[in-house]
Amino acid sequence: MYIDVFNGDADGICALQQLRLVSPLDSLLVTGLKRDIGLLSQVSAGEGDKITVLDISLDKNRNALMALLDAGAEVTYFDHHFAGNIPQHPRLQRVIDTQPDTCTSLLVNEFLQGKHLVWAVTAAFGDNLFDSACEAARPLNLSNNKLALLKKLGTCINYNGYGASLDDLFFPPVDLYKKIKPYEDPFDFINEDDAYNILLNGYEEDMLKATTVNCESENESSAVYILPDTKWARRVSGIFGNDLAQKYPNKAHAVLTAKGKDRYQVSVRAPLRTKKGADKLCRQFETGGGRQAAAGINELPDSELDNFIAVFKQHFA
Ligand SMILES: [Mn+2]
Repeated sequence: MYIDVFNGDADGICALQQLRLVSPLDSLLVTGLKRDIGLLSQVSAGEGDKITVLDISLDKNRNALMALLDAGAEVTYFDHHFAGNIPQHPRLQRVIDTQPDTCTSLLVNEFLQGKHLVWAVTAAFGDNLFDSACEAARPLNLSNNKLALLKKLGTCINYNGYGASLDDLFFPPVDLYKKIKPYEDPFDFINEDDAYNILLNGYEEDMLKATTVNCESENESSAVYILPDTKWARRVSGIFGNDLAQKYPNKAHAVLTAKGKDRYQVSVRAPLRTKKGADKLCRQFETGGGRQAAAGINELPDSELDNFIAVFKQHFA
């Protein structure tokens, strides 16, 4: 059996898109919300099974990975999140690079020698790596308009992954992948499938609401925003953070979204100028993780809010 395990954001979806355009096959699809990163624990497999893992932290899936390898499964692992010690195993193929300018889809693009670069560019935009996306796009000789369209598509696919439950999302990520799957060319997807316009409208409406929220705390090097416990806020929190990072590249940003009465979900964006430190900050908190430029904390208790803000400010001062 083939099993494709992928993050439900633009990077995970576009990574699988590139691989399956080159090697089409029927596989069991395992994905979820962008924040569902412990995906390997959902997989049961053994001898003869081939598992491809895309865009989820090895460190957060280490135990499940080792168990699957020990059970006889073959695993190919592409990722750019914090990995910790990367295990060696005869049945594990690893393409892991945690440098802040790359993403899983760009790693897959290299692996496939550029066969579906246009999807990797889309993903790099989705992961807020605008410079890397433009750089990677050069061989495609796209017009500025087309490049801008890929940026919107990447942003919209990424936007669709955020939320506390599938109920917050416009499309379950597995369904969005299935809609994208038939298209070798993302511009055909944009023109032919309703999903793009549905996501673009949702994104623009949610962003408009987010821009009315006042800053909670701000200084020269960082800013903190707190969004309410609503569907639109849960959907837009990560993209809102990306947008702030692009607008104020010298500042770090934390976007907290209320979760019930006494908790927050936190998105942290390092200053784009350095793209460093977000994962290190978030890992200091119990449910934190991510990559150098963008990281998060799944549940921050209200009792730790002041401490978080103080630590965040100091970390990026
Ligand atoms: Mn990614």
